[in-house]
Amino acid sequence: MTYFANVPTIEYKGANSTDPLSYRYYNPKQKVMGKTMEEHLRLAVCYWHTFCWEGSDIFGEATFPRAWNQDADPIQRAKHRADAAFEFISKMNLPYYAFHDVDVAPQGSTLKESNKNLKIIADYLAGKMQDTRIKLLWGTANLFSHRRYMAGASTNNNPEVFAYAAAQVKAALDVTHDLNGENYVFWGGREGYDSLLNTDLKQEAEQYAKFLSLIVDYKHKIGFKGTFLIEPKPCEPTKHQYDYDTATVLAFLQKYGLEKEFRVNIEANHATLAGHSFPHEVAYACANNMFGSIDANQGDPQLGWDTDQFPMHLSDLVQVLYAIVAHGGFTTGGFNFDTKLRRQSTDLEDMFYGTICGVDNLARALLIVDGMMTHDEFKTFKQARYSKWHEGLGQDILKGKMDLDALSALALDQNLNPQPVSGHQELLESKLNYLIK
Ligand SMILES: [Mn+2]
Repeated sequence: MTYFANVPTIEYKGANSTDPLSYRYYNPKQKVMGKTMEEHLRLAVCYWHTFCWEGSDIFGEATFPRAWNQDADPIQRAKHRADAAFEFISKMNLPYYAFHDVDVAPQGSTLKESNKNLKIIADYLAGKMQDTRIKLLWGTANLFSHRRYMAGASTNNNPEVFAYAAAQVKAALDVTHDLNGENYVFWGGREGYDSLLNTDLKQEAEQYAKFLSLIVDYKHKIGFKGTFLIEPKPCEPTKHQYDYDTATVLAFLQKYGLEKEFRVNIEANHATLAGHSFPHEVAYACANNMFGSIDANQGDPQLGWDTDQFPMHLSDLVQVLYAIVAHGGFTTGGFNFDTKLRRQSTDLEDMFYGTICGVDNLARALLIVDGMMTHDEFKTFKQARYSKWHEGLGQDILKGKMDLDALSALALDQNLNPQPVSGHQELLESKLNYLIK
């Protein structure tokens, strides 16, 4: 089945194009800093918000029922949805997709039946991938929608829920492995709590760590070579989520000796919900060797929930790409569009407008970073700012040659009186501002 016959394949037409169904910056094969744009950005479209969700919110029903979701037979419906997904991503000329198990295949009345459905659809997806050359950036299991998971999956008070979740992850990881998925994602939607009155958080942390370590063992057993990614989020749906932000995830993994087995999938909107900026989370992950992948969807500056909007904040995207390029770029990760249209964007074309704008913003940010890197004044400034740590006293401190007595004696004997030196934030911001053109 085809669904987007009225929309042409989206082509690069240059910055002066006025065609809203064209790219003005994303030119997949254009080389920037030694790699093509496609290789730098590794763009993916997510299945759930793009092809499953139809504009419902907690106050109202679907506003854009999709033709591919109408078949009464659940397997046929899943195949139509796959047809729509691969047609859309092909027309967008993007290389990757990402899914949860329940997005692609209908849940059966038993786990056995669900697994059978997943296998049928995985075979169908394999055919689609072969025909279109679209690849799987990552797979994951939805361990948060079904009522059995209301009190968490691995952190549930009932070990049978833990077992059910383990079985579901095993099946989703098997399918991800079969489809050559380059990563597998863990978003702990219900791995958290709403009230301490009914929650033993120490117990739940032990369960969560055990769950992850069992899956790590299984990964090595089957030889899955992709990266395991944890997606931090501070709250929503639970009040307190255990994977609050990158720093929290890192500390948790270190406590249980799992830090070498996982990286993070940073979502722009989750970063801001945690009280951080998107660039902060990326920079923190890079600095701690935890950087894996990105969900590029951003929040609304005034709304305190996860609105999953298309990435529009160019200045943030420039700083994020600057950090990623300086870190050496993505390895197995990429920019996934876990993005949702607004409820009033009811036309099929709106799917294209939103994705084109987000992709073009990332491509434009990449070109700006190329300009920043040519004469990297920001790097030069930082090097100069920290230069005293690379000599004399700075090195003596870092190498452990000075204890607290020695530092005190030095400060007193030399009558130290260090003078403030400007951090020049506004100067640097203006340099960045002039590069964004
Ligand atoms: Mn996400």
